[in-house]
Amino acid sequence: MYKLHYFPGNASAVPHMLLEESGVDYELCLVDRDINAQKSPEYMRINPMGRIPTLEDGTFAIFETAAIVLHLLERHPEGLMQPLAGTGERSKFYQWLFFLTNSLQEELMIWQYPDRLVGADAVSAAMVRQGAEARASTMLDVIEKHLSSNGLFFLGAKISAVDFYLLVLARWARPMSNPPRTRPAISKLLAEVSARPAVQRAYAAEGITDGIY
Ligand SMILES: N[C@@H](CCC(=O)N[C@@H](CS)C(=O)NCC(=O)O)C(=O)O
Repeated sequence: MYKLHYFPGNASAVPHMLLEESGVDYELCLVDRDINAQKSPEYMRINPMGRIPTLEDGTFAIFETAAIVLHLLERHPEGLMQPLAGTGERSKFYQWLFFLTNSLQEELMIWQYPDRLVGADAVSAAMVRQGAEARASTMLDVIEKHLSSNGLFFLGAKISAVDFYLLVLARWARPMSNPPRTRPAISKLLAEVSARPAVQRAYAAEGITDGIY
């Protein structure tokens, strides 16, 4: 059985939603960030970066959200949360997955934790945060433009795993001055994805019942 190491609302929510969508059995293991459990020697044996999430699959463990997503999609193709291999659609799916994990998520991390870059200097931290928010906003505008000309979801009419990824990042970005939900096409996608029973079950299990985006 899978074991998903998670903390409420963290990037782990993406594979959590996909596990719920696929209907497979899995165990949810809390990594208690309040006591820095992600940096415990025991956890760092399966995730040497001390980050969340990690997925244990029998004898091995995988870290990095996007890698976990791809692993689950390969294991459970029946959920059809990605286009068929070898198609242009599949390549577009990869494009958006990497854009979300590598570009938008990283800017949001800098925006949330500017002190990790500049230490305790509050003035520098504010500048770093402002820059990260501006770059994240530009990325959200790119997504908005794509969605408004392409359909409800990233890949058009059909939902895929990247739509769940955006929902999780949108929750983090709620305090931004121009949060994701203020963009009409993004807002429609978020409403659609957050209404899915699997998403509601995943967030409820994490203790998240409001403020989803
Ligand atoms: N690129 C990694 C980033 C993981 C990451 O930074 N996770 C955050 C939670 S969303 C975390 O573990 N933060 C705790 C820490 O940095 O100590 C991934 O997507 O798996």
